[in-house]
Amino acid sequence: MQEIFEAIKKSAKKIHQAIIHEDFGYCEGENCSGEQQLKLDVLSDNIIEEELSKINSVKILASEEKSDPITINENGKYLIGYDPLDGSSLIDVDLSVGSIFGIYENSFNGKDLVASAYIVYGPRVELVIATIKVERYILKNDDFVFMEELKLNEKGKLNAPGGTQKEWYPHHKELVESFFKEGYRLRYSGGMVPDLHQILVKGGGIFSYPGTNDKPMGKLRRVFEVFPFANVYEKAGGFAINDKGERLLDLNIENIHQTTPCFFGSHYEIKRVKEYYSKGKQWKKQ
Ligand code: AHM
Ligand code: MG
Repeated sequence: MQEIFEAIKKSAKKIHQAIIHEDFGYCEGENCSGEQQLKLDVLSDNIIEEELSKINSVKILASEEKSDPITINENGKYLIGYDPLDGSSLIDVDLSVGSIFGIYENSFNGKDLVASAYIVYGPRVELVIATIKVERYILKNDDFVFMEELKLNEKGKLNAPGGTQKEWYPHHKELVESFFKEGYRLRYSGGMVPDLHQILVKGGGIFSYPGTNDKPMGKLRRVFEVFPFANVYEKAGGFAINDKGERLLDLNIENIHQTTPCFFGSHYEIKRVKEYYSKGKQWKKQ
């Protein structure tokens, strides 16, 4: 698997250069989720595909920017699902963005995820790899240098609530407010990579992207975004669940772009999510 991480590092350096130097306008078309693609989304996707397809152990690549997975080597062991440039609409306002990778065996179901990684393109470029533990690296000169192992505390102070507030279910609104009433601080940039990275590095808190009246299944995609971060949070000692209280990594997929409501956090906050959602209408309906 080491060669996959090396290819991820190479891609990250190239994408970083592209973010700095390339045009960040929109392409003509839309991606398969009906979202407008930036030229940088497509460029990042091409960079990653080129690097990962050189590796013999890679069987299938699935990108958030493509409608269908592509087969690289029939005899390969790993399936890789990736979001080449998450939060790319934040580039024109110069906020942090990221790339997310989930490495799977056999299928793209949550239980088959064996490792994950993400890159943060911020004032600095960082790489986080989650295997049996979670390791943080920083790009210095041309190398990713190990910084520290990341671990979540029992409880944090940050609250990152996603989704359109006017469409939140009442029990979700109560949940979010309960954290603020307790002194939690709002931290939401609109990029899940920097938002989840901040909570992880600061030691705890809660990131939620719920199902809402307009989007009952949420926005974030299982294979490219949710499963990889669920693995990061669990390996750091935290929890990652859906709106029924199930582990995200116990979920399967019916299609490669399938979304799910999701909650990532430390022990204290996830316990609170379960309490409020078990009272809420969404939970009772199941
Ligand atoms: P993208 O993959 O098209 O960039 O969308 C994913 C992003 C996440 O990074 C972020 O948490 C979410 O969309 C923000 O959505 P919203 O603007 O609805 O808060
Ligand atoms: Mg994304």
